[in-house]
Amino acid sequence: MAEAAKPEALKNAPTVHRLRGDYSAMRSDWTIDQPIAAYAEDDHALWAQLYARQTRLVKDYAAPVFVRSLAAMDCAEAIPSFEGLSKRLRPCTGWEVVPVPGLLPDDVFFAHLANRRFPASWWIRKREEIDYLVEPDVFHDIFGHVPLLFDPVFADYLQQYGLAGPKAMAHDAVPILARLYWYMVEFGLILVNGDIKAYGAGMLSSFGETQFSVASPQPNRIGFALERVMRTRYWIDRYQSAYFVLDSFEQLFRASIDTDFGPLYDRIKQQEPVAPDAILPDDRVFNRG
Ligand code: HBI
Ligand code: FE
Repeated sequence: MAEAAKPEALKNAPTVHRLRGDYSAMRSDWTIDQPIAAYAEDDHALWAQLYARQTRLVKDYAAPVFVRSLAAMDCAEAIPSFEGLSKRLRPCTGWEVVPVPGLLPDDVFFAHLANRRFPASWWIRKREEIDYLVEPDVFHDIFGHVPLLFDPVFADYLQQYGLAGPKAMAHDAVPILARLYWYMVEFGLILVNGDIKAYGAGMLSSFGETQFSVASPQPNRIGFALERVMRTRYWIDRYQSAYFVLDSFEQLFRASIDTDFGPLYDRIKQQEPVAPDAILPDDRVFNRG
């Protein structure tokens, strides 16, 4: 692969590890054709195993919209064709799923989201890493992220996140915006009829963290507030110390379109970041861990 050129473009990607995808044969928007024929029988078997284990779990802990949409995706048996998923998704929210080699540079990732395209890794993890891997694989990206793209309000929110990217880059504030993605897209909780449920792709594609995030007494669970979330550091290699709880996806969408992010970035940059396990005086605390 083009070792010299492509990894340099990835210097801001959220990992220092060598990326495993093949970045040599892609289009200018970093998409590829999903190499369906390259999946081995055991790749599909591993998908089916992960899918079965995780589906049982999310029935109890995930937001109902996630569980419903997952059933509509109808992909329990084998790694699905992204084009087939897009055919179901497009009529609902206008989103589509596009195959990519793996992590993308920030600007490319933002541009896809801004155009309602979700970039998904095509390859699946190895059996040795069934419970933990650094880069997003097809199970994380499809099982974790795609169900929420069927929700019209969340779908609009994720596009807004992508549209916010260029301003964050201009303010040198991508790490601040990325906290919003981390806490609200990867690890978000939401109230459903007074109960806390999980909807984030990070926890819902993880066997251990699904239950931990919703039901363990250990982590803090704090009501969503945009600036609070964007000030707070996170862990990339262990369960979160704090999860933020939405009242509704409208709350997240409204906060992102009603806020002028420029002054917000300037203000946040002047302060020390908040520690992952901190509780602040203004927090609406659902659980103190
Ligand atoms: N690329 N494929 C992929 N998936 C991500 O979640 C991702 C990415 N590139 C950058 C990135 N996330 C984040 O750093 C941005 O949200 C800022
Ligand atoms: Fe993800």
